Amino acid sequence: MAALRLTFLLLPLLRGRAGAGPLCPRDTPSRDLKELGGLWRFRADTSERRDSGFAQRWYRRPLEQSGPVIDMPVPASFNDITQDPSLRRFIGWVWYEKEVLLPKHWFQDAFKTRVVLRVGSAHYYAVVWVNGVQVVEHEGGHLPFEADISTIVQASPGDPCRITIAVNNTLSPYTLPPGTIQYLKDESKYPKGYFVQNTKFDFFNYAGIHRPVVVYTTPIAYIDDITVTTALSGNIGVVRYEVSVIGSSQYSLSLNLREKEGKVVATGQAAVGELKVVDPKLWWPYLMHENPGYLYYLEVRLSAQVDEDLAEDVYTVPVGIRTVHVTSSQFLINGKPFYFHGVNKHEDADIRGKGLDWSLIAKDFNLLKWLGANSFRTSHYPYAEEIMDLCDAYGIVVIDECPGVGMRDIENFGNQSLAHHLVVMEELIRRDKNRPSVVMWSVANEPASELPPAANYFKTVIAHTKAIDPTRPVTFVSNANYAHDHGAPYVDVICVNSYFSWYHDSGHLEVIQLQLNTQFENWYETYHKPIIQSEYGADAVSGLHSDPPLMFSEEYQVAVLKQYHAVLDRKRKEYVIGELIWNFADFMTDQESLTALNILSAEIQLCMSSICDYPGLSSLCPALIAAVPSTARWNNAVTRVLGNKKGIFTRQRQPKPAAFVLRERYWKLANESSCLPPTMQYYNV
Ligand code: GCB
Repeated sequence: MAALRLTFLLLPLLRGRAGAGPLCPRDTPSRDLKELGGLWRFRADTSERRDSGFAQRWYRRPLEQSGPVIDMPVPASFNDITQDPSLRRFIGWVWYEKEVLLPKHWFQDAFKTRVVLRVGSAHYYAVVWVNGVQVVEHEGGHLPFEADISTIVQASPGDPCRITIAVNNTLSPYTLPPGTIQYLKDESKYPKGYFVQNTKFDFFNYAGIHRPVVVYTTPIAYIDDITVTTALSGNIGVVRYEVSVIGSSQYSLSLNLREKEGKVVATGQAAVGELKVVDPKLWWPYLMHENPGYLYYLEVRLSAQVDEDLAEDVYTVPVGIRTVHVTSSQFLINGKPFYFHGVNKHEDADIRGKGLDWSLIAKDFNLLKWLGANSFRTSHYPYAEEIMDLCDAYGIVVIDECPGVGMRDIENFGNQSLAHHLVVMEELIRRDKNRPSVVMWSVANEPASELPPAANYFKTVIAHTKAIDPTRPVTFVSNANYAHDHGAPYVDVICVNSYFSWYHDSGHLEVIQLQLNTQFENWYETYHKPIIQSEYGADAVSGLHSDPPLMFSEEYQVAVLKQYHAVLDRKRKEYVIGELIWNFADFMTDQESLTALNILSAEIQLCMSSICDYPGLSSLCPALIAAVPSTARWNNAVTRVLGNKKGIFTRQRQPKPAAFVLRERYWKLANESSCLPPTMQYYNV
């Protein structure tokens, strides 16, 4: 264990500003963008301590000079690209390298151009060098990071520039998500040095460079950030904005808020201000309005004095004018009750794993529209900006979740985890704060919130999130018992997962309605907050039939859904404000650690945590609780057959019968709860 950790911990040196600049790179009249997708050179560091790459400084010379390399696509997870099982489950450092020629005109007036290298996401820890010089390191997958590489590339204009990225997928109890490295030392069973990585989340820990790597330029004085919030006052749409500029203190700004068609509807000059739009076209969710996802465009122009020169920068952010409010029983968008009828997803597909893939993105949005889904949760980590852009444009409402998943052990709630969790929320909000589609932050999924330290932990994370973004509600998704959830007092909306007749009372469809009703009543009576059924579902192996319905058959999945729907139909008239099926599509899981144990062990954990409430026993508590998951794990280790099959679509995006049931339901809900014109009603997609 020490070996890997040592390598992992020795490396991070910079710890400077985490993450990327807040503005997603775009081609603008003042900025150029070059994508570095395609095949990169690649090598996994298979040395025992996984540290040869650092010891031998592989970044100093072209990678092929220090050993064999293979071609590896970027963006993509590396795991499923080759036939090598040891690469599929590889833990440790992998090395990527690409040489790139930057356009000549970037160097013509070198000191007026800033060149930035940006990685959309790399899982989990990344260190980046350009021409052998370390430029940035970043902790955490699923979020972008960048480095100003101007001085390095300008030192040798015209020469190819060599980008080396080392990525490590080792998880620790303090990473998000957490994990542990377990050394198996019984030499009669395992070779010397044998270890596995254990996680308590239910998806495969795909790794590599998952999102586009780009180099882009800005002028030397540039628009660093634009923050936009919106409000409504009678028939006036109010767009509050704040622009931050780096590189000059002598500058002027000119802002134009344009309609989609280009007409300017409001203008501004100050760095902080308010733009007013009379009778604005509001941003509405898909199926709530005939023109969903309406976007204005806020164009910001900067003229800055830099020494004797003038630097000009232009950046445009899409703006959706909308409001979000939560009452004790409703979720209001633009003052109207919104009912989430949607899905939970994963970034997951054959071959590319979690790598960004435009074909898959387009297919998934078409399926969401076909289904009549108006929303999804980014279970269990932030999704690609490319996906979020389409949510803004199509009016798909998003609960934006951070990678706080698999936090099942007491050591996941200490100060080290907390400090990192706060940084991750900062990075996520910095990236997604201007998105109208994002209506709520989720700070975690199914943490062990029945453990006493969860109280202070979630109080702090949620307060921090609200302090950075006071405009959106905050939640986390719970599977704890309502009476013992230490985080629930701090959320705005209760999000609860349950799998009645699956992990509990397996096979007993007849108990679902009673148990679900009790679940809702208990939570509502305790908290008087609106509730989302944030997960429910059942595995169905595509093509497997059984009547009467038996578990894993397509018929059983349909039957579970129908039982849930009967109760949801009663409760949505009271305080239930949404239902998100688990899951949109089948997805890959780990073979070794079985994380469904979180659910299986939840009741045992609850029992333990109530024992821990007794004075005198509390000192035993961590040990007792720590003992539970491992017992549950080994007892219930094999319930995934080539992944989780709770998708209503297969992994290849073919519908199972449950998809048709849900489609019927979602369109019915949409027709009931909105004022769609007849041309848009029911299936007319
Ligand atoms: C859950 C988890 C999700 C799992 C799902 C399941 O509660 O949030 O990550 O995949 O259950 O299928 O067990």
